[in-house]
Amino acid sequence: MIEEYRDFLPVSAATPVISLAEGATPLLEAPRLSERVGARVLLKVEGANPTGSFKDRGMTLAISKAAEAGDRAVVCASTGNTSASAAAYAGRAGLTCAVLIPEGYIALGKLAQALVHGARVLQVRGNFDDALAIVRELAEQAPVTVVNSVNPHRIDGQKTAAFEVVDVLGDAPDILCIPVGNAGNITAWWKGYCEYRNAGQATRLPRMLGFQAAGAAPIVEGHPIESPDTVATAIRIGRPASWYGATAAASESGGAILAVTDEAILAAYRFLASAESVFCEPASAASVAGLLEVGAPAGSTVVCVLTGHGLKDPDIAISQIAVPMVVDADLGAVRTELAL
Ligand code: AN7
Repeated sequence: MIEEYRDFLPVSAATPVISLAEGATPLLEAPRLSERVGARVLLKVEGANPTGSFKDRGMTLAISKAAEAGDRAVVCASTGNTSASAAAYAGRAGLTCAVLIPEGYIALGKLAQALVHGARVLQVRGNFDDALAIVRELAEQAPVTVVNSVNPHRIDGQKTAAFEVVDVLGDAPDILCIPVGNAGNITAWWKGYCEYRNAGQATRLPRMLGFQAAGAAPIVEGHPIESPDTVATAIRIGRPASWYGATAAASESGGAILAVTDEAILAAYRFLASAESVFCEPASAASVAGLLEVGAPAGSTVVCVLTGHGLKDPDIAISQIAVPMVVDADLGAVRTELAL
């Protein structure tokens, strides 16, 4: 991905590019969702990245720059996906990686990824915001580089998703719907659209609609949330680091930051899986839940960002559908249950 967009990224011949072939993710037409909304809706399937989330776009650049600087160790706080991505890219670069995750609130697949890629994982008795505060202080006292999105290279890498959308559609869409947690990604997408427009690659800018989970909606409520809570653990964040980036994206684009309930998130999650055959994680479905609530003008083009893969969080998937019935190993029993 760095090679494709080198001219827009802070890299030089001296930068060792650490890549796992991230980016170039599908921009998939969503016919059933389009029909429901009455507009053309496309899904940017970021779960198709190497570690299953958009974080890889930011991590390829953050880790490449860390390697260029001669850093030995990186650290992050994470609701899961950042830790999975940091562990993978740091491992590829031969850097030590430490991650702090909130105890009990990280999807199983993400924890597995951080572990198999060899990160030093600590579960913190606290939430993501507590963990990020510790990470930021730690980096002031110890020789480690923070690879959360407070690291500007993360934002620069993630903006390439907007470039890809413009490259495929030929211009920016009318509306961009995106989940908001720590607010780095909405900041990055907006930066990408603005840079591409300024470079003459697009003629216009989209309205940016960011969606927080109702139980973790500090930007919508206008103040930090001490105990954020949502089924979408990826965006269970009460004190977003890029708060200003999110509000700037919304106001400069004529968009908004809005809240969606867990019920709406899970309904959109099930709809995407059953009607569009796209399996995303609950946080990702916030973009579609939000679109279904606010709607879009007839004839407009909307892109919803599906930030992470559904396989990240198998517990939620199974709890949302039903545990399969057990039958005897017998054709008759199978035919009876399937009514076939
Ligand atoms: C699937 O991994 O914050 O608004 O520590 O994993 O840029 O934070 C993840 C966030 C949306 C929100 N969708 O993006 C982390 C972390 C998924 C995510 C978000 C996250 P930001």
